Amino acid sequence: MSTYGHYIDGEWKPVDGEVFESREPASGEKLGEFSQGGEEEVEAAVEAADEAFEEWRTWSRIDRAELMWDVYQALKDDADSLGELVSRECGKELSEGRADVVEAAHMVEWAAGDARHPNGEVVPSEVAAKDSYMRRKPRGVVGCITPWNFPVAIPFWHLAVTLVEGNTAVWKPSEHTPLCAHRVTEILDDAGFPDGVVNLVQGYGDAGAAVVDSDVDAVIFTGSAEVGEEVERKVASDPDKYCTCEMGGKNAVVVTANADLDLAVHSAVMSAFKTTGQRCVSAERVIVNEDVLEEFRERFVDAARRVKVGDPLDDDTFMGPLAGEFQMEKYMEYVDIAKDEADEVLTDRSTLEDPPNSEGFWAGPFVYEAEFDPSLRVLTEEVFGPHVGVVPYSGGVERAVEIHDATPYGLAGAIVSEDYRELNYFRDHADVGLGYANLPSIGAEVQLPFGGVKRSGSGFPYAREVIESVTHRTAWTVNNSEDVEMAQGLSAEIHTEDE
Ligand code: UN1
Repeated sequence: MSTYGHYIDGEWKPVDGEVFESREPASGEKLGEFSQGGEEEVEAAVEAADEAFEEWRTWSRIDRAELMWDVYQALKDDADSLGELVSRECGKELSEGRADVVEAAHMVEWAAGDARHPNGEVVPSEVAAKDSYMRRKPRGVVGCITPWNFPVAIPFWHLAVTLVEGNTAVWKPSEHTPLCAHRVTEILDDAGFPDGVVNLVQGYGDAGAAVVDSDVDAVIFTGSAEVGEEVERKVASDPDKYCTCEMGGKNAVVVTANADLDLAVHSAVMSAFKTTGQRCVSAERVIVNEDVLEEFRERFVDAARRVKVGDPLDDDTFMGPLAGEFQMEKYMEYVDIAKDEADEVLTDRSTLEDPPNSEGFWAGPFVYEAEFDPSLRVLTEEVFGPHVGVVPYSGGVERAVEIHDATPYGLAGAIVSEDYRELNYFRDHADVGLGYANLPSIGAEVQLPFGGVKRSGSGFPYAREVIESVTHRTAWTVNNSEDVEMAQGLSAEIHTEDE
């Protein structure tokens, strides 16, 4: 059995002390043992990153990006094998495991390509002799805390732009996907980043908390709202730190009376069940107009009963297992809550009759129907699993959007309608950071902003927007005259006592 250590200051550390293990959620097969880091390792990593920063920041962006191109090539070359590892370690079916790696490659491509693009602005001055610029400075050491559901892509949302912009990084990946994190770090190591530029500390939430509490200059967090809000609270009380958090959602697909029902069913199935409902953009509500309710419900429930839950490594699997016991417990808790709160359970595959493997964390779609009531936990709290409520509405799209917005979250949402006025109303009024028309609520590309409103987050840890998280804008003004002339008509004369 292989054991894996942290990567600090350009070195793989020997495994000693506490370890934790990673197992395949589909089979229980053990993938490895990993050093369990805490404050001490985080401190060493931050110190290494801090030291490395002074030199790394002096490299040109283009030279820094050259290393990223090697990472890009490695991700492309390894897409199949690394994708398969993603499928093994987090249970996503093969096309999803591979897409995770492809998304990572796209983010690296974006960051490396951006290095040759302008990254500041020339700004006019009231004073002809002045030249003003908006320039960017790296913040310093960036702490990156990433989740298990996109164990390769999300680390690169955090790391790619961060490193190209001249920051160094301390990365604490999820304890549920440490082997993917190890492989990603091997790729970074092979690319030849100077020692200390990127550091990996494996471990649990206490290691993540240690990153937030350490001397990092910025934190990027992707994960649950509970933890993200804690990160935000801590950082708010520390004026030296900056944070960007991307959290969950209680996303919905709206199906209006003018929907093409083929599209509606397809979008709802993809939104609710792809990735076993474990995307932060997955939909857990389908808000359906009463005029089409009966037909939609019949077709959607039929699909939910038939989608194939299977081994993530089988080509014809639609949904793999849940990611682990922690996910199973939460999903089952909300199955019980829904049984209590909903008007009707439409299909319940929470216990599979014939699971693909007796060891895994298997669950299929759970679909209920509930009249809209904003006090229902099941309609407002995030489950993060294949658990979805059909919520009927009557009236126009305005009512659908009212229901849509009645949650504390606002990440992703979709509307299915053939009426452009309805699409536009949803686009302009729904509380979302990512909106989709006649599509599922999942599947954003890296060149788009990614993030939400309300409890779903602060900041957009994606491509162009990460630049804001990891750089300071500075206003730099140069005087080209021998005289000092001020803007706003401010006098530059220095009056003296003896005038
Ligand atoms: C997530 O669910 O945590 O938009 C990220 C998507 C993917 C990213 C999902 N590109 O579905």
